[in-house]
Amino acid sequence: MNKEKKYCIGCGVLLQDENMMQEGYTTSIENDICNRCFRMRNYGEYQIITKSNEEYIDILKSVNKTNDLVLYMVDLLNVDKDLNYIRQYIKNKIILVLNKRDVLPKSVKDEKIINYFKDMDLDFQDVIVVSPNKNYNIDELLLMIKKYKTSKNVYVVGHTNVGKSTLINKLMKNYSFNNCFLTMSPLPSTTLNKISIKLSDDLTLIDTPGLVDRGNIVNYVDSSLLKKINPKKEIKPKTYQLKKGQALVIGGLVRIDYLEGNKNSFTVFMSNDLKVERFNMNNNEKLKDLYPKEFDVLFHEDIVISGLGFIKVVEKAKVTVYADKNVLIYTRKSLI
Ligand SMILES: Nc1nc2c(ncn2[C@@H]2O[C@H](COP(=O)(O)OP(=O)(O)OP(=O)(O)O)[C@@H](O)[C@H]2O)c(=O)[nH]1
Ligand SMILES: [Mg+2]
Repeated sequence: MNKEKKYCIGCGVLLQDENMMQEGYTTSIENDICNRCFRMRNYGEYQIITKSNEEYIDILKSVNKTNDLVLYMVDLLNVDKDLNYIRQYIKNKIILVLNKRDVLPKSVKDEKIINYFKDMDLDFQDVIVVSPNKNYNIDELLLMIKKYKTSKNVYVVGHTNVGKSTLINKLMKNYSFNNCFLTMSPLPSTTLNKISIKLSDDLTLIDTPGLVDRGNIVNYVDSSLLKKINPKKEIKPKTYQLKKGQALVIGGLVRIDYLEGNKNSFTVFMSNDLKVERFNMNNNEKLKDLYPKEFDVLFHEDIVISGLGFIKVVEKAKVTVYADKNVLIYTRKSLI
């Protein structure tokens, strides 16, 4: 008899009860979720799956074949170097959704954040800051969706771990009687396939797996460190007045040597759980075995360490940043 195809309601993978070692395994095809989702939800046991980005790009291309509105989601602590890259794949209308507002200091005004992105010359319809975890601006987002949507379907896209599934779960919880069981986790590549969720007769949200961000530090640290790296609470920025010749080591993961410049202020916007140490750079060899990259930081720029956060530097500075070789590090105009 031909078995009917059934997909996991947590991650979208095709369910199968034949091979325990393969994706989508469940003890009985009667179940609605795969074993991996079951273990993540019930025991917090996370299993890393690395997806190829080709599959993700195929999904984006399929979005491009539609006329549907797209929510392009970005983690505010981990903003991509080039947000317009998404335009290579999709021409749809896009709302830029800046997520995890709750981790940036409350003292910073939303307007300031929004204007920062509006000044970037981005090819998007609109920009909004949200936090589904704190139920922040979710009503406003729904209004924006209604304003711009071009059909019943709205796609949610963005890198892994930015909070796409969390947002859809929250929208469903707030505005729908239909159930929604998307799996969420602190690890990348939780969602594995497109999943359509009907919010109402005229709005269906479509969750997608995220593009794997190879430059993100989460790919190069022990999974026990992930909780420390991902801030749960509002960040308390830590400011250090540095003279040239001084260095900072953050969370045992990154080292910054201040090579040249005047007395300067370095403010670390990263998880409060990461310890910051300051010392004379010539008296301490800590993390010097990591890969060094030199940067000329301009007046009022951030040094972004992908996946970790950023360091706001006030004056011009020449620095060497030591980190895992694969981690993307870049400078940009100060966000805050
Ligand atoms: N601080 C904070 N964390 C959030 C927020 N929304 C989501 N997260 C966290 O971000 C992590 C990833 O959430 P997911 O919803 O699984 O992210 P995703 O984009 O669906 O990830 P993939 O399915 O892997 O592409 C989880 O640890 C969430 O708790 C938020 O508003 N604030
Ligand atoms: Mg997801």
